[in-house]
Amino acid sequence: MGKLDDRVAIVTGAAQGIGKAIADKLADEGATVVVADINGEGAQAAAPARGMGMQVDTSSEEDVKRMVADTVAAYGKLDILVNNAAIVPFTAWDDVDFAEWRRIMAVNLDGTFLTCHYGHKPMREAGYGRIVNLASNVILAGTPNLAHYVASKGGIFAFTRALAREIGQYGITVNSVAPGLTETEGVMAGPHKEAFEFVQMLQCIPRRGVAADIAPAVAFLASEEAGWVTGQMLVADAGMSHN
Ligand code: NAD
Ligand code: 4PL
Repeated sequence: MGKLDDRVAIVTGAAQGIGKAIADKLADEGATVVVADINGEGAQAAAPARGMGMQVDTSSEEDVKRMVADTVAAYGKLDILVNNAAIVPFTAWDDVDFAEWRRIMAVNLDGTFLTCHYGHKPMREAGYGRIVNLASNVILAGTPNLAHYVASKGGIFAFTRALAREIGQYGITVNSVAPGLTETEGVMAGPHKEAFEFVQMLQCIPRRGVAADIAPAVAFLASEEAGWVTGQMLVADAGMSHN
């Protein structure tokens, strides 16, 4: 048990990768964790002993509404919302057509809006909440083959700032964590895995980032003791963005 004892959390996109590491870390710190993922079976499999899996498409308003309602019905409240679900594409700018642009925006940015919209309501009623949104250090670097993704993540950080301003008065903090390139199932299944060597040269700490490197930053911002930190972006990328 630990600093999140008696807290109820939702982590989206937590069937694998960084989201799963976050769900495990929050559970280790004592939280009850709802693992929400479009991959329903994966969500069930990844759910910690104290918590449950749920099939949720975060770009669907109906799904998100149900996710929040079912969480509150099961556990009585919602203290922590981690918006981690995203699509990580690899497409040259010239090849990003409008349908792909919209798909990335729908999941990454619209999804974050929807979960915050519905998720902040029980927090507001309780006068307490912690929202953590996954951005990316690509919004600092302008990494190629990710223009739509970069735009969605920039939007997530800007939205984090704006929302923090508006809901701080209800005891809710809103922050973002910006990882650098991290070994996950998603990354290892596509062309981003070729970038590790290059990225490592840019980092202050020269090794490959893994999902467990990101989860503690999220757990800190999700904790009660982080209550004086809001609207911020914590860059967890081994110092790549210093270069
Ligand atoms: P991943 O692809 O390994 O896992 C993403 C998970 O999200 C999957 O389980 C997938 O099923 C789920 N998901 C996708 N669309 C969804 C939807 N519409 N509704 C619900 N769930 C959905 O990803 P990852 O590498 O672990 O990345 C996790 C987060 O970290 C993302 O927000 C990503 O942008 C961010 N990030 C990743 C890296 C990296 O290098 N891995 C770097 C910076 C930021
Ligand atoms: C440095 O968020 O942060 C590739 C793919 N390289 O998704 C990311 C870096 C990718 C990143 C990311």
